[in-house]
Amino acid sequence: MRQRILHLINPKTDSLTTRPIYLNRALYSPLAGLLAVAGATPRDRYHVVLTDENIEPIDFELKADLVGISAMTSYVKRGYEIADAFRARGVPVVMGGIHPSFMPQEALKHCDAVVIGEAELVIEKLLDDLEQGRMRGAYRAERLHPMVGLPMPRYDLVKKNRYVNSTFVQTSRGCSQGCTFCCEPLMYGLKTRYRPVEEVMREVESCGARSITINDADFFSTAERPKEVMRALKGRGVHWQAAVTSKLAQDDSLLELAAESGCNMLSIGFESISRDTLKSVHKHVNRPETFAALVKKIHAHGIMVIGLFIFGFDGDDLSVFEETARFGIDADFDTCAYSILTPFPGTLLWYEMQKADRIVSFDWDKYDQSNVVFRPAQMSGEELLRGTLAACDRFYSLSSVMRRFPLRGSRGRLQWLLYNHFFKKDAIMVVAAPTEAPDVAPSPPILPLDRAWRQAILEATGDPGEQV
Ligand code: B12
Ligand code: SF4
Repeated sequence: MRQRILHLINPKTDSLTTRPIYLNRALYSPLAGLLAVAGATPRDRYHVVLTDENIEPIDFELKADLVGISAMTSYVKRGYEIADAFRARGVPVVMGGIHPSFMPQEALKHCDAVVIGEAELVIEKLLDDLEQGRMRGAYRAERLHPMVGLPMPRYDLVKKNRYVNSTFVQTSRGCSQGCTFCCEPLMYGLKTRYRPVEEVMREVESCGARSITINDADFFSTAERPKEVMRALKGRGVHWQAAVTSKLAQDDSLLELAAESGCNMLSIGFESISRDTLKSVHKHVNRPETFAALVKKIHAHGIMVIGLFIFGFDGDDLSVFEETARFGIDADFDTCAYSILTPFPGTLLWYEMQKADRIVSFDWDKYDQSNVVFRPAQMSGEELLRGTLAACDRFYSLSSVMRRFPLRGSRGRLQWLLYNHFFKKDAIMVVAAPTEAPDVAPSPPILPLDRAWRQAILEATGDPGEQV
């Protein structure tokens, strides 16, 4: 059989995590989804070419049999442009990833086929259909992947010298929290699915990297499972970082094992220092009164803490910016990322805001958590924008950097400086101008279990199953 060419493309976006700003390197590679797609593609049938437009130009003249494009909301418009350009040259296009999964009808205006949710269980059928000349419409797996025997991501395709963190290893999918602003449970389920530890270790050994990012939604989702993974990681000479929720990160036995197995950084979605706000967005797992002690405890194990905070919740007034920045400095966070609340299409937050007619801009380019696209409850959009920038300036001011620099303890100083450099927001941020709403409603790949939430979505979309 002739080997065909599959050209996988990650569209460019102006995100401070994925644009090259340090010695020609980006902080993170955005390629986990496409490497999984490449891994699930039969090697005997397809030669895969991978392009990350953040670091290299797209070869529109490449004679591919199929182009596959991955997109989050903030770069789906660029994804559509790329899809249109290839289709104009007669090359069939499939799209996948988070935005096309939540808005397949919109995506299908620009491509031949969309994969809704996980690709692993549908890719063979899609390729068979392509070869028969009938690849068309939506492809959705009938069940979530059991996480046993997941194909190995194609790490060999990554240009490793263009990223500080190039290797993402998944040990689980899904999240048992149901935060109203998040896509995770609506794409991967409200229950965590775990990969067998030996398969994870096989990937760790074969990826060739000694520094990895565990890209689970919440690596500390239960007390026992991460311990199994960390025990297996011990002694392999691997350094790792992961995102975790704040509750189990309090557990000393977890932190001890984390440090022993090579953990140097934990990112934690603290989101807000107000418990009422956290409750209002269903982030029940977070208790602000524990945050400062938690940072201290994690530091005691020589691990850095990236604090993720969001501004623009309905409970936020003008005092929130100064208070949150001061809190971050006093609690000695290593790095803080301050995001602007963003109603990603298909989240509960989206339906709530749409119902209240509070979303102003539907320009997807602005949906990167750096721009204001909705009307905040207790301030103007301009105030939200300026407040976020002020919090950032305050946290990354020279006096704060000098005060927080880890002179004592075993946290990596070079790594600390690098992250403080990257996370200092210098993105172009705006209050987005009003635009028309899309003519199709988003529909999440998985409906939430909560009856009221389900109802809110069904009201807005009709039966999502009938949409594509
Ligand atoms: C790890 C992670 C990151 C990492 C790396 C992301 C990556 N793509 O490699 C980093 C730190 C870089 C990152 C950055 C950002 N992230 Co992020 N991230 C995640 C997280 C937690 C996991 C993503 C992941 O690696 N999944 C593992 C892979 C295997 O899954 P996957 O990408 O979904 O791919 C599968 C399917 O979607 C499908 N598929 C994907 N692409 C394609 C393409 C084709 C052709 C086909 C057929 C199928 C297909 O097949 C894959 C295998 O099943 C998700 C939450 C989530 N679960 O999605 C948020 C998430 C994707 N991030 C999000 C956001 C907002 C961002 C930022 C904008 C944050 C910011 N303010 O800077 C930036 C954007 C950076 C950028 N330019 O890409 C949002 C996106 C929401 C949206 N609607 O756009 C999510 C969903 C979290 C949330 N808030 O709900 N992120
Ligand atoms: S804990 Fe994190 S991943 Fe889980 S639903 Fe909340 S924001 Fe999403």
